[in-house]
Amino acid sequence: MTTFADITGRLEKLAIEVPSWAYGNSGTRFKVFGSPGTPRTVKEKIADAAAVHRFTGLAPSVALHIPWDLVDDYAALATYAGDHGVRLGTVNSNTFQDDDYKLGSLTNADPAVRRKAVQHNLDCIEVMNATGSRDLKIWLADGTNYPGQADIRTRQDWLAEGLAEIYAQLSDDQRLVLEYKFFEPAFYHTDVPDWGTSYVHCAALGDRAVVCLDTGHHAPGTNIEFIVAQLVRLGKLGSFDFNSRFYADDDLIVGAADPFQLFRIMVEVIRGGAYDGPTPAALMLDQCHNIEKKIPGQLRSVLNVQEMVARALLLDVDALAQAQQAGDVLAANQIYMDAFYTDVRRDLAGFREERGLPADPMAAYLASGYQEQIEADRVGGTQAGWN
Ligand code: AFD
Ligand code: MN
Repeated sequence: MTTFADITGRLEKLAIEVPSWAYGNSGTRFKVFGSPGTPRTVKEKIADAAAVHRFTGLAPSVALHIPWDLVDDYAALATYAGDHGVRLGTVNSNTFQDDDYKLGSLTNADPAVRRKAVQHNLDCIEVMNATGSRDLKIWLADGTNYPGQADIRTRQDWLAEGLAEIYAQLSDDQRLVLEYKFFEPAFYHTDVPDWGTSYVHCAALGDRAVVCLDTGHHAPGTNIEFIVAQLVRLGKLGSFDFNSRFYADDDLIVGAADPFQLFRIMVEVIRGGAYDGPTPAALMLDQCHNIEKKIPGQLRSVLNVQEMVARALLLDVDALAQAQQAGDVLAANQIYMDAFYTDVRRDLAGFREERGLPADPMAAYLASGYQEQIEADRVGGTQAGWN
């Protein structure tokens, strides 16, 4: 029987990377709602991300998105982040908003556009060199909307060429993380639509090319934890983009739609040694807080991950293995569900207090006055968003 006291050492290792863009305005193609207190600058985004870490101890790094987070001096930005108790993390390239990329970026039929997309990623590597970031994350919106629109086979060759040129520019302690998504904004085919395609390109590139699994990027009903188990077994699960969805890439608060799925995913991460083993998968959030306040939305998210990780760590793996080996279907399922049904909220409150953190980070944040302060201070300027 695994008790909460048995898992605290492992639970302390939980580190979740928050996305800078979660603190800016975001929305859907129908409307992007502004809200008081939204950051106007990259530094204000980092200050808000640092608040999430301050109240929870769970979010020590902030992912950047280029050009949304363009600044003149990234070394100075890294120092600013450090002064606020966090560090700069993954650098996300963006080849999905420039008009030149309407018909694709790395897979565009025009070699000049492909060149531009490669160069943008090389520029992102320069940012990484300045910030000390390890991961370059590439998500391509590339694809087509109609059969016959493009040669889907040749696009794979162009993609491989571009990725190889980018990969060659990485230093030995940097990684290329290739994210897949089954549809949207392309609707007929996407050039990196699934884990297999990402894996094939990463395997061709080398050891420091790995897959990013965004939990919102699968068709409904996909067994995501199987993909996790497979990629971990192949040594190619680089990172997650955690969020939750009811229908598509909804980018909702992770765990909000299906905490059981998040639990099952973390069981496979832990079982495969990708949680606190030698090469852990990076646990990132990729969410948009369209109608809820952003900092509380991020607090809710990291706390949801912490709760499911705690439950997954409580899984009695020895008893489970015995029941599995014995073919005892119901016993194995019951052992699995016992861990999921374990309410760890009281234990987590004590865990936090023992580490000088508020027992209830959300309540502490709401009482702190930070939200009121930023809403009062951040008047004027242009609120940050997806641009
Ligand atoms: C969008 C994409 C993808 C990517 C993110 C940041 O769907 O998830 O990781 O933007 O670039 O959400
Ligand atoms: Mn993502």
